[in-house]
Amino acid sequence: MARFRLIIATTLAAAALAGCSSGGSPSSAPPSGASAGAPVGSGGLQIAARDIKFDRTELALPANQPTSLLFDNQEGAPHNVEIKNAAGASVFTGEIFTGPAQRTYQVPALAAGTYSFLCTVHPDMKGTLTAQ
Ligand SMILES: [Cu+2]
Repeated sequence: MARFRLIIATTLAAAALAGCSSGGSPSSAPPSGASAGAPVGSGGLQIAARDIKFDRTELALPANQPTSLLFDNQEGAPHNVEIKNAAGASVFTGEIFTGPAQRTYQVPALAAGTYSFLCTVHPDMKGTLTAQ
């Protein structure tokens, strides 16, 4: 991802320079920041891991239907996402992989309710998942 951001930054810098050298028409300024933190797509659910932490402690997904979960492991440590029900029984265990890499997990339909999620490798990485 760092390389990708660098490419974007380089492209934006080049565009800014081109705009200046061509006389700087103010109306040609591109919109900025439109893509920062944007969701992957409609219904796109995602979570990232960095510094042995998830980037959020709460997740919500629709109940009673399979859902895609994009997991962005941003570091060279193995992580996954496991979901447990209120009784502590595992209802989904995503593939453990080492980053930087991403996987799209297919989470099965979950009944409405509150669940917990965690990393199987690092049980201190955890949060609350709500199916609603
Ligand atoms: Cu982990």
